[in-house]
Amino acid sequence: MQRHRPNITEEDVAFYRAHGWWVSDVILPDELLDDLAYAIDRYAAGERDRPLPQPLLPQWAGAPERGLRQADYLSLQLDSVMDFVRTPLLPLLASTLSGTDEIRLFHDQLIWKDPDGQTTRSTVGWHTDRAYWKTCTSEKMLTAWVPLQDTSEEMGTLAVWDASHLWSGTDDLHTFNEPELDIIESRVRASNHTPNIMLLPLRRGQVSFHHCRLVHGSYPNRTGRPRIAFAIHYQDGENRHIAPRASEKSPVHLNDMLCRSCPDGTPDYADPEVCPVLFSTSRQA
Ligand SMILES: O=C(O)CCC(=O)C(=O)O
Ligand SMILES: [Fe+2]
Repeated sequence: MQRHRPNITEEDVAFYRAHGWWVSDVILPDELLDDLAYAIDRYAAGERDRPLPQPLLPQWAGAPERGLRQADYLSLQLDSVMDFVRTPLLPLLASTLSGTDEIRLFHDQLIWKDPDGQTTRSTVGWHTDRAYWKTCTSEKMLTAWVPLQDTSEEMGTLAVWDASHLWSGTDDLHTFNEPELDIIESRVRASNHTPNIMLLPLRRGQVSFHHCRLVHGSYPNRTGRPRIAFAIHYQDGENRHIAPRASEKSPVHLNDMLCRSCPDGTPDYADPEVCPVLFSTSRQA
């Protein structure tokens, strides 16, 4: 059991702050991942334990025609996925890495790449998560990326642009769904940034964390097996909804439709039904 305890050092935290990403040892027990994999199979078979507060979403989003599918908010629809998300280990690591006292769920997403076929181009475009979270006050938000299988470079594992969370000008990179990685890269290079692209092959049970301002994406799955990953997006306790600036195209997050309202009518990103508290240092005391 020792290997499943969080073993995070000050050097690890300093690494995350400097690089914008960090990869854990094997920390998730097989049984936990088996339960998650079973829940994902149930989702794919159309089973749900409860509906979303609003019927907003299709079963699959993304680009199935090129072997890339996403599914949002599995935790709000399947009890055992919420149990997984509530397991304290990953939120504790998120709190330590981001240096925040409280971690709430913001969103979760299943990312599924089909096995390679003749026409498969299952890339995930270089993007920042922050680009999708412009309605959030916090810039400390982060993501835990949990592969359901050993995930090699050939499988199209997560790829990050080392230390790009420190760059300016990437907050509008909402290009997850753009398949042409070179085109996005040359656009960013034009603003005088040179990416140092790092592929993060992971064993099942390892987890990678990335900062909301880090540029990341992934190459296609070129193996004969599906590449399945579950991303948990965390917000810190301070995060609030902020109205878009007049200059921006009214950004909206799905949470704006799912969360209850604050007394002033704005979406409440602390709605315990949609964005439950997953870790708090005060609760630990
Ligand atoms: O799984 C991928 O390739 C992309 C994941 C991602 O964008 C994320 O976890 O924020
Ligand atoms: Fe992302």
